[in-house]
Amino acid sequence: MLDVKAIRKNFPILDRKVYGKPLVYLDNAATSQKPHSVIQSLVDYYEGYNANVHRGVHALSMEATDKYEEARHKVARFIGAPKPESVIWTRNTSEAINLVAYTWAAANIKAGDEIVVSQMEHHSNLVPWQKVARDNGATLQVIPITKEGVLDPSQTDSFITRKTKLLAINQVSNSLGTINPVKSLTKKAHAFGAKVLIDGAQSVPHMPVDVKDLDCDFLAFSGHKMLGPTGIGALYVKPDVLEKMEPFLRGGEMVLEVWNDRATWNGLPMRFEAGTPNIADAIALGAAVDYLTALGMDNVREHEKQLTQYALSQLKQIEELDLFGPMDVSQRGGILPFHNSEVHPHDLGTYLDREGIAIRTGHHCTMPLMRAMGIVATARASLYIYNTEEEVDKLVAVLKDALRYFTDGTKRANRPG
Ligand code: 7TS
Repeated sequence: MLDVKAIRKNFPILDRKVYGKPLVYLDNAATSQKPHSVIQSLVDYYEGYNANVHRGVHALSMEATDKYEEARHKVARFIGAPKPESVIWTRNTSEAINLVAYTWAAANIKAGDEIVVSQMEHHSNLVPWQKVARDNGATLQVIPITKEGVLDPSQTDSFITRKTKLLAINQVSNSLGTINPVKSLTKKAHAFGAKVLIDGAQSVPHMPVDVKDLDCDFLAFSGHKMLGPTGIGALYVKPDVLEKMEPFLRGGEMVLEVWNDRATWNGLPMRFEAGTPNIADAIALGAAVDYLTALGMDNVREHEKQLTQYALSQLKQIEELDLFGPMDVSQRGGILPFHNSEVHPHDLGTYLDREGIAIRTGHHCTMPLMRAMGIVATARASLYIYNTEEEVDKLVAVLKDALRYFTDGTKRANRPG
């Protein structure tokens, strides 16, 4: 298990106060906090060996190139990728999914084909496919969910057919916490010759993920949700699929030879990385991966599972709250959405914020899911390696106060300040 006390010492931001109260950071699904080693790796790069990569003959450039490519190796190892060059740097999950939409999907999805997603996709794994479907004359199929917030098992199979060309699905839902059975779905989709893209934005930071085991064709994830900096993410593509993909962005460094009227492409992964890349943040993502690897992803998952179990047991005791997502923690990540029919989630979020507790409120970029659930928004607490039972207790206590405050008019009228 994790030594959370020791972990917390590595995160400088956890010492700060918000409105004079200790920060309780429970918005990890939006972005995680960063340990000192990640922040220091950015400083080390800019102070010690800042230079462009893949083009310099001088020492600094070679040092930067080595560190930048070493980070790619670390990320590849972290997700079990067969080769480092099957990992392409992107800005985030959204860009990684768009890369697939603008390259592989644009070239391979044909009229009459079907793209299958689920009802619980983040907009980033839905809106790009709407465009591909529209442009290429394909149809988007949406697997429905049950009241418990899992894929409807009685219907899922019927959505994956010989018409399916791509299954694009998240491994963990950011709005429900549901863990989807992506391995068996991948097997099913492959049996019909379809490709599979897994949105790993909420899984790669929180549990062991191995692309060889999942056998997916594409895996997209963001560095900033896994202790890394913003502005860096990755797309894994199965080597034989990547080999045949046309470039996404064109320009410097992604070419081999250029004439006035044409060009040939560089090898992998450079073919997909036009221009000066986000060197510092890629290196810092490597440092984040080092940190998570040292903890062990099995331990990370186990910590979150236990804390989620504890949080659910506490939240369930607040009768006025509706909870969403599976109640069995073996089927759920550390994401805790809740809702009260009388109090707007933004009001709850604002009240919690005044007590130093950071959560997210809104539709969480899953508007079609909210519509399917018959609500417009939820309040959502989301956990990570540095969160504790004491923080969950604080959330629950302040939440009870907030509900009393907003549903009892007299109390509200008398509240100081
Ligand atoms: N997919 C999932 C499942 C996500 O949770 C997110 C971000 C994305 C894609 C997009 O990631 P990005 O790094 O490109 O922005 N989710 C959230 C969230 O739940 N709250 O803020 C961002």
